[in-house]
Amino acid sequence: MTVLKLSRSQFPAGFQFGAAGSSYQTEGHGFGGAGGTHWDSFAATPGNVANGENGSIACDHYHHWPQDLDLAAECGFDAWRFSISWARVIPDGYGAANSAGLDFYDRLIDGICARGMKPFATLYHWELPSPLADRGGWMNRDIADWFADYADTVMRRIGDRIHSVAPINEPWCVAWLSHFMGLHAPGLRDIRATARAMHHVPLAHGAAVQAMRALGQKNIGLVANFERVLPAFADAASCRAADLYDQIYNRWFLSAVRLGEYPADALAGLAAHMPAGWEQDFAQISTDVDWIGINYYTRKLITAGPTGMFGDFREVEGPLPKTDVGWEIHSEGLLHFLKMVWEECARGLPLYVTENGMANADFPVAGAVPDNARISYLQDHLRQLLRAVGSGIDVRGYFVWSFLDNFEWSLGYAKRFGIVHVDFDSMRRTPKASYFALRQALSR
Ligand code: IFM
Repeated sequence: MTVLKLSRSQFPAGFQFGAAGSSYQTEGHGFGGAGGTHWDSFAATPGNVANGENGSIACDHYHHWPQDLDLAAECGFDAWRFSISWARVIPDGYGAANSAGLDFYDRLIDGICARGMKPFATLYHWELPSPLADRGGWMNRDIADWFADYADTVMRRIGDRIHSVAPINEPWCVAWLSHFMGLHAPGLRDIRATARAMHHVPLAHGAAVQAMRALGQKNIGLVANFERVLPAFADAASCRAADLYDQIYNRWFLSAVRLGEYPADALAGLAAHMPAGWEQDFAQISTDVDWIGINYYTRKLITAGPTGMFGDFREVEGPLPKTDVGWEIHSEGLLHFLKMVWEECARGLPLYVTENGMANADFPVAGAVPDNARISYLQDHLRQLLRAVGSGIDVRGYFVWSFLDNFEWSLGYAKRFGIVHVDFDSMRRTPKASYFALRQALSR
């Protein structure tokens, strides 16, 4: 398939199509006076990242952004979703700002607007300044104040041109994946650290929302990731494990912000390790947001792990076709979460699909990059989104992850999610077949 059998005209008027990326994965963290982050030290530790790679150069978007934005605008995108690097703006995480860092985002946002796209910013997409990590990072309650101060600094400078902002991308990854599973920085596997991060992430989200509201910032959202989870087997233990996994992954943060509580079984498992006084924090955590963003990629089949301990899950390989990172392709899951969020906690707030896409083993062939599997993936997921719209769910936009091939965290540069191929030696950008298919669909 080389054509996306869909067109913009099938979507509601004003629907935003966007491309997404993040600071550490694309910019090149070594440029422009950014401070060190826990991702730099995590990546410098043998065994954490494939091939010992890191984000110091990444796609060199720091220097190539005009070309990247030109390509996005030529594709017909309405919006550009990017993140701001805390350590680029405030190298120590608190205190003095780096004017070169603020200038960079200032120019970037002007560049996005000049090309007729809307800037969708995220304040935290995972690279925590090292001095804050040294003070316990997400385990330290003070992170809520540090984060609110950072949000204030950023928005005073660029808030006037930001179309929309979300404080934290994918809270589950920041807390659980990084403190319980140890797969992302800071690489911990500790339940006390996890419980603290699971609470301080939504607390910091709420603090940043309040700081931005105090400046009059509009259009503030919450972006969470969702994974369709089903019991791997029909027995009671698998059903219980899948339900708990669902609470931790899909419901903890959303429920905290929108319903003012944590899901009961997940809380029962973490309760002994929660920071004192957590029950009093929901007024801050549940500060109103204006929209909800859903990041969706795959489903998992889950059963209980051998120890029977809280959080011991075993993933069983499913039968569906898989992407290059081994994730099952299950587009119905997107519809499931659009419905779930809409019915259980949106209470009328508009939804966005803020990330969706696939890793594929792409390489140039005679100047072209034939990523037909990605075209099918995008088509299937966009069709599910249209079903949601057809059933009355207010979905306002869709962002493909990602625009560029980039640093895929612990998997390094080998796993390619972009609709634009990046040669990481020459930094040459080559639009893939999916880029051209999207361009055609967006023009009709
Ligand atoms: O690359 C990541 C991104 O940083 C967050 N969402 C999932 C993507 C693919 O793994």
